Amino acid sequence: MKLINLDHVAIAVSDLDEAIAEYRRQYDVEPLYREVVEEQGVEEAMIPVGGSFVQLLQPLSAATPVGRFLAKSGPGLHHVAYAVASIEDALDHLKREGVRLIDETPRIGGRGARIAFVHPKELAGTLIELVETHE
Ligand code: CMX
Ligand code: CO
Repeated sequence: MKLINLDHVAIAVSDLDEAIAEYRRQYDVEPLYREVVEEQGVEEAMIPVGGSFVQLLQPLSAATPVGRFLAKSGPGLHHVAYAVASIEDALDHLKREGVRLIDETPRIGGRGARIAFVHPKELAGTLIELVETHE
């Protein structure tokens, strides 16, 4: 498996409009797009930074992964996402290595991308997302 790029760094926030406004004020950056992703229970804004993005995540309700994270830990770094060429190959490799996956099969994230999450207890407490990319 090859990690092609750091696709995005995701930050959990309770107020997406406010977080976007603060990024604009402090760093003079704008989201490229903003989207409700029902399957992930979030509204997300993607701010381009070089070849990667900052992904701001606001939960759609308290009973979602990001809602539970906010209640427990407050706003902050939620996950890092690496781009891979084939998500099936990446998941097969991790399964062979005995790594605990949250998603055994890919699901759909923002902009229809195929994604899968790896459990944060597997590597230094970091929730990792794999994103299939075709660049
Ligand atoms: N980073 C690091 N650790 C995390 C974490 C995170 N983002 N979220 C939860 N944890 C830790 C908790 O602190 C807890 O640790 P302890 O057992 O030491 O207390 C443990 O994981 C279990 O957490 P929980 O709150 O009891 O359980 P959840 O039901 O929330 O499950 C997780 C946690 C990671 C399985 C769940 O959040 C998940 O499935 N995440 C993947 C999906 C996701 O996050 N989607 C939103 C992102 C959308 C996108 O990028 O498109
Ligand atoms: Co993400």
